[in-house]
Amino acid sequence: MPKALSRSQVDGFEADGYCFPIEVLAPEETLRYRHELEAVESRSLGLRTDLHLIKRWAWDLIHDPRIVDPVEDVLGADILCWSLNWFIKEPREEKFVSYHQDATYWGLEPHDVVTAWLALSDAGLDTGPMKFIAGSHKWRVHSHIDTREKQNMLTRGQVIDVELNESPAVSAPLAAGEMSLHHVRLVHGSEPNITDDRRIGMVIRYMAPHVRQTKVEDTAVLVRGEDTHGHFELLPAPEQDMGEAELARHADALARMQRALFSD
Ligand SMILES: O=C(O)CCC(=O)C(=O)O
Repeated sequence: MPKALSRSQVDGFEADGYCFPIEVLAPEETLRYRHELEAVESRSLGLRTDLHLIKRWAWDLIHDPRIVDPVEDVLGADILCWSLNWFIKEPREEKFVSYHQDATYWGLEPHDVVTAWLALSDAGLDTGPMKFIAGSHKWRVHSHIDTREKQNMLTRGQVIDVELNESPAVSAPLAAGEMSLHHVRLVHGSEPNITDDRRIGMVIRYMAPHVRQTKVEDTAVLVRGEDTHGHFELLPAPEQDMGEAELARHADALARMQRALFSD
């Protein structure tokens, strides 16, 4: 019996590799978290990744049962959080995301890894919501071409080296406060935001504890259940927002992630 999703949503995730929309936050909570993020942005550009290691509100959000219960329905009862990131498209910005599989460069295996993409602003059709190729999580991991294109939001501008014309994409618009889940091998991308508001996606990567990092000694957070595998160094909750020890752990976690993403 699933905890939060319906049986047909769980079956849909297994068949298609994604599930949306899932209601998570009430409007006032969505606004509060948006303000928290924007307060961080106004003070320290570049500190958005893995905010849960240095900000208690972000730690609480990655543990929120309204997010973690649906994740448990597709991943199982023991859950680690590998990272927290943001895909933010500014109003009328040309930035886009090319079609790719997340599994390509992360080094995480096996692929029991799921992204919760939480909208902290409206992510309707004009904002360039994610587009999914249904069922592509059952494909192998394909090679990608690094385009390094300026407007591409991916680290290398990578695009999957596969002809996708025969596989229609499904747009995944979300209202503010809703989220989608997608599998780490699912092919997905997105178009530019042509609205006058920011499109803010909070992107939380969850995985089962038997997953290994094949590239570096990596860190994670135990979100639920237990980790009997010990493949990741488990990091504690921030006791103090932006404290010295917290910032040091954060810098170390980011450095490891950079090494994982850029080592081939
Ligand atoms: O937000 C987007 O447009 C893309 C997000 C993405 O690629 C991801 O979460 O893996």
